[in-house]
Amino acid sequence: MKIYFAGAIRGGREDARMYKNIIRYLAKIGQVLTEHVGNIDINFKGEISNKDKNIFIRDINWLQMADVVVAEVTTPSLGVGYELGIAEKLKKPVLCLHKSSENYQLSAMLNGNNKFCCQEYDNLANAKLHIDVFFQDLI
Ligand code: 6K6
Repeated sequence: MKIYFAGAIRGGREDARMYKNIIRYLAKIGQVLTEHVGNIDINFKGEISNKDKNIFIRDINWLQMADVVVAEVTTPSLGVGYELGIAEKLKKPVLCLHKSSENYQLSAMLNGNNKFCCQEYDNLANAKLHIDVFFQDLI
């Protein structure tokens, strides 16, 4: 099972620690192709040595290879939104996790899309439960 994990990079790194924890959990289920998204040492500028064109080509290849896409979408990100649109066109199963908050509402373009499984969570344990259910339903 190849898993493409998506999370904000230039959109903001506020949730990077949560990405790391989610990726660690997903790695017990399958191969996470995009572990770097959970690297808490990178800032919103991303990796300087890898040109944007190379990043784009590599990530689109991984997206095509992936069996499933899991995205943490609390921090709005143009890149994650783009990846989710591509994932839908490639007919990949998609789980979108977002933290519950009074000050934040998930984009209707994700929440209103019945091709995506959008789940709100309060903490890591709760996010793990959503992941478990999502993967069980895939089988
Ligand atoms: C290397 C390590 C961390 O960051 C880098 C270099 N930058 C990127 N590397 C790989 N994927 C990237 C990079 N920048 C954006 N992406 C992809 O877009 C990831 O798969 C994320 O899911 C998404 C983030 O988009 P932005 O718009 O928030 O940057």
